[in-house]
Amino acid sequence: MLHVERMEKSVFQPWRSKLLFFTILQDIKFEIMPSIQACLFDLDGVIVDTAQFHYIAWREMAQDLGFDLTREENERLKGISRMESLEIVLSIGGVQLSEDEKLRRAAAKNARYLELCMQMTPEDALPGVRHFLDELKQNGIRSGLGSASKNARVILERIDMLHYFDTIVDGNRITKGKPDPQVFLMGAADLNADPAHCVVFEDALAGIQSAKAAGMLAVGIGEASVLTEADIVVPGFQNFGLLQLENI
Ligand code: B16
Ligand code: MG
Repeated sequence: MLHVERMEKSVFQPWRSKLLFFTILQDIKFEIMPSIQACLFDLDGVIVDTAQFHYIAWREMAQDLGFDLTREENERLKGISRMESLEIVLSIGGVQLSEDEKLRRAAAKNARYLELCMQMTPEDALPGVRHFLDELKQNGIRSGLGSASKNARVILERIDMLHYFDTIVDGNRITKGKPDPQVFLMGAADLNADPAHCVVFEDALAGIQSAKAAGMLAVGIGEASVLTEADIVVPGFQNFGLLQLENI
């Protein structure tokens, strides 16, 4: 109603229309996102594509153990913790190792993964994501990271994006991996946000399940045929902003 009155005024008092236009725009901004308090982002596959480096490092380990790891098999590792990923890779190859050897192999894989990650520069952030994070900041919506990775901070520093996040929940903090909701519930608590007023951006089915179990809106980044439980799936952050979120 307020907007209608203002619009009528702007019609009858054209000399004030510019000022009123900006006032209306400000009001619209708050009406678009009245209920979103925080956005929580997965890292790998949402902010940056490190999956290719995980794949190279796991594949080298598999080959060293005498078997190959296909790209399709690697899909099963997305969003899954390092040690759980190791168990899956070993089961694919039918290889059994002692607990000490598992820890040694996981550490070696991580060292190789980090070596590959050091090739990244700020240009490697996925298209449109920086712009979207800027838009959130400009609209007073808090941002948090919710990742299974223990390397999240170092990767965000590498692509110069650490400063975007008001909290980081990563593999060093969580005790239960995705699809458990812990990672995103911790993020919401850090940001003093009600889970029902949080939006999660995820590229892995396990992460979408985690977001839904936390009672949050889940935006899948990728393909709808894979992210079947998401509230909406978009290919990426290009052409995506707060206006598109409103229409979900
Ligand atoms: P790290 P996300 C996940 O990151 C990756 O998708 C998954 O492939 C990886 O195993 C996991 O992090 C642990 O990573 O070995 O660096 O601790 O998608 O949850 O951001
Ligand atoms: Mg991911």
